[in-house]
Amino acid sequence: MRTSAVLAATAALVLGGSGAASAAQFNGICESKEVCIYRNTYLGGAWIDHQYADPNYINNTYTGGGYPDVGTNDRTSSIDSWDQTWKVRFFVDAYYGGPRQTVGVYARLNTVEYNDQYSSHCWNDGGVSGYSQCSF
Ligand SMILES: [Ca+2]
Ligand SMILES: [Ca+2]
Repeated sequence: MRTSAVLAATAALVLGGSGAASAAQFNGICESKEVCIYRNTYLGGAWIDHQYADPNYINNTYTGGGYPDVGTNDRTSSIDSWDQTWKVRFFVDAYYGGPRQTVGVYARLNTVEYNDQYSSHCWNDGGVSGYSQCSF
């Protein structure tokens, strides 16, 4: 009886801790407010989960689906947004330059306009977070 009570308390603590944890980018899980970028079309192959704007993919590698040592720059073929508030814009060049494509709120793109070319992205924040290049 005593052991069961301890186990139950431990389980409750674990569950409580898990429930309290917030979404984290680069943990390999596509969560609310994130956008997941996939190596292949139709959300295929490896992916990376972003929660914030990223001006340069040069230091990024896949967080899910294997290939943790493969860089994601110029390898995006599909995109799945889990953000239910803001749109996300993807750019062919780093630092939000060059041709671009906008992904709608909570939208999924099985193919992208500029296959294997994206190098940065930012959220349309409506001007509230200070990313001025992303107020569109
Ligand atoms: Ca995540
Ligand atoms: Ca980066």
